[in-house]
Amino acid sequence: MSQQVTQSYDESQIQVLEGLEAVRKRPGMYIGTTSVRGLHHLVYEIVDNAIDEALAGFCTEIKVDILPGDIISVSDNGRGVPTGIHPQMGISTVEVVYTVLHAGGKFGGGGYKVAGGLHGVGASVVNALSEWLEVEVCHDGESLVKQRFERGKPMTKLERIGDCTETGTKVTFKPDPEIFDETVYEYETLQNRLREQAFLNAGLRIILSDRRGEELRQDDFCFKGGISEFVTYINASKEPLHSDVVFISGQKDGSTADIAFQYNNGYAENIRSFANNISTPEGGMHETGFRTALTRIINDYARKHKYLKEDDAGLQGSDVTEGLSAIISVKLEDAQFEGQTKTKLGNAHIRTLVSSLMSDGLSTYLEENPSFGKTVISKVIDAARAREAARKAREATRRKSALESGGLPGKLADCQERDPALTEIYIVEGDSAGGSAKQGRDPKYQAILPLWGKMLNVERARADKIYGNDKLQPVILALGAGIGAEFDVSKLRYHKIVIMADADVDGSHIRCLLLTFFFRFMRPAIENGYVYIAQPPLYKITKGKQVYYAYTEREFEGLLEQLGPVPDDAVQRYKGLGEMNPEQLWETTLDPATRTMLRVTMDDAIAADAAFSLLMGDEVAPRREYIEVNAKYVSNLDI
Ligand code: TSJ
Repeated sequence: MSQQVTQSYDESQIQVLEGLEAVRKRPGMYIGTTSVRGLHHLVYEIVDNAIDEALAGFCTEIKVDILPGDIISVSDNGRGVPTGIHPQMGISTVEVVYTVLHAGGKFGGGGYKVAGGLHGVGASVVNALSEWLEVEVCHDGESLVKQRFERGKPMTKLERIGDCTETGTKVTFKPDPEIFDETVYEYETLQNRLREQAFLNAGLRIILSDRRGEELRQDDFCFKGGISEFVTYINASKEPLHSDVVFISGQKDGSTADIAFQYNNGYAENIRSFANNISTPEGGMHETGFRTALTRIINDYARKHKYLKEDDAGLQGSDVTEGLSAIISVKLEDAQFEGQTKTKLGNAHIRTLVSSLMSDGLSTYLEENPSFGKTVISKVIDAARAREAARKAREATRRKSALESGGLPGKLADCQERDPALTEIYIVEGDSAGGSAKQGRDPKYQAILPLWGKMLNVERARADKIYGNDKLQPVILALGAGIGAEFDVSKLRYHKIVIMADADVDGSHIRCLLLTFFFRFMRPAIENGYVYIAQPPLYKITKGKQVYYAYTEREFEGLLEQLGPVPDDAVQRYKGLGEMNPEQLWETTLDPATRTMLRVTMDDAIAADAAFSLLMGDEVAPRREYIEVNAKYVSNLDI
């Protein structure tokens, strides 16, 4: 919040690009999706505007309220959106902000210096996708003005409705059920996002309130320690190896980088990066700079202090990030987002900035704190040894299975096609479902791998243990690309890896386990968009000779309405995949022409991983607390 706007906000910078009709016609183009995720994006989009005001140094507090009816209200104590008449448009600037696509200082190039915003689409898109939206502004500290819109269209002028003493902006909106599949907000989703934003903007207070139920639920986030406290939070369910979080920060040519990290005694890597407060799960230059610098600095230190001998092999990147929790947050102008989901930072100068800050900061820190150095070195050398053991275990596994079955697990029903771009593997929980899937599939392109064996706690396992696990080993062999540092995405035998499990608690667990496993040991498979979750139907309705399937409760209710009265025995609720015969399974879940599948994103995987750490980690207290607080959510916390 130290940044100052050097240029004055020029109302003429607001650019006119397109009308709001386009947004309502193709909402996915503007907010990515009209699913429950898109619903939450509306809130982030509005909050980001208030955070921009905080970054500019004019706002210290943001309130987010979920009101009865799933109406959202966001207010800040900033300067208030300018209320004067816009010189080019001839209407108030407030109205321009809400009705002109891409309006707002951040698109003019000279407004806010560092722009947030998930897709940078702004308030007008939220307005277009809301049944109604009201904005109240106190800009001059005297007059409170208000304007109301319905589905993007102004219903009133910007009118004076009373007096005010403190400046600020308040936006209240009701997402349009004509647009969104789902209009119920999930407290935890907003809570996680707002907590994260509070960590990223040290000292900014964000208050979230849920006023829908009888009891008020509230969080008051304000972290003076910023991303250092974020690392402490991530490590709260783990055992840190050293007491202080290392914090390194600096800037060059208008770009800033903040880095915080701490090792724990676990084996998972927990590095999260952000550019302009936007999460970059695909990584990019800031993350690369951090990883290469960390590897180089620790290797140099280990050699200099004779922890490594001259002809010892060096430590690898995966060795120095084992058990590491880190946050990298950079701010820059003209951030270039690349990659499959546009969440990978492409600006090369940021790599140099992060790397040189690390060289200065971490080298000094190591020399000044020898006990920290010793702890870190013993951790990373241990990791390197485990990596070597894993390599041997993998080779042994390969040799053994090559003798037994040509390198493929016995239970795999493989497909005939060999081009991975054309093939799919269904990983199926349960023997009866596996049997149906084998009979119902298209054997040319679809392989089926039934899962059996005991669940492994991936949280506490390194690669060498994973190879020996009877549940995961067949998965690794069938996919053919190795795991961990040695995972080679180009060797994958299928480009669609589909997790298929029941819609119950056990199914939830297996999805969570597999997602966490893919996230930790085969991450590029997720980054490349190769991992999917099958969506079997929940209901079957038979009317006369026609059969209908419903994949959600909502679809089910819709179908009942559409079909009119049906006898009770016409409705079948599927409790598990095993209840479907091979033909039904093909029609509903396997047939590429008719099925729906969810493609797993890095966000999904991160959420599964976090839930998994809590549920499977060493520390009992936070797990118990998590389950108590989230008892009613645990069953669906992982999609
Ligand atoms: F975008 C929005 F309308 F959705 C929205 C904007 C929502 C919320 C909750 C807050 C805001 C917002 C905008 N808070 N503060 C501002 N500030 C300005 O728009 C502003 C005010 C004054 C000046 C100036 O140069 O005097 C410049 C700006 C950009």
